[in-house]
Amino acid sequence: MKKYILGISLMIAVVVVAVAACSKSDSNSTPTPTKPDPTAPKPDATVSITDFAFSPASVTVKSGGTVQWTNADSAPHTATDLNSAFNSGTLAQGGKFSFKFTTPGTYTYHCLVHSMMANATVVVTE
Ligand SMILES: [Cu+2]
Repeated sequence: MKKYILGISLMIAVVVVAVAACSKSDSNSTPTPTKPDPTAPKPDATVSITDFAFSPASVTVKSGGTVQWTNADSAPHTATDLNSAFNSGTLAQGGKFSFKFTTPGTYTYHCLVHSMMANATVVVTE
């Protein structure tokens, strides 16, 4: 009986060690979600949505440039082009949206959730 219990204890110990080894190698191979994605394009301009306003209200990038919006409000917002060139979808607090502009021009956008929010613009130069 004692031998039997000893055998069970040994088996449990082996399983515990094996699980510990497995989870250790997992944590080495899996990138932590807090690390920034190195493949994500670096924005050429950033817009913060703060206090129900796009800030700054106008940004300028060169053609091929990327603009990144971040919702700093607790309320949900969108950054939606009036001519449907881009649409962030609903951004929760802390949500980000990036868009690469490849055609020069002036893009006027607004928030679909709040019609009272002022329009803002992205100017894309040659
Ligand atoms: Cu809004």
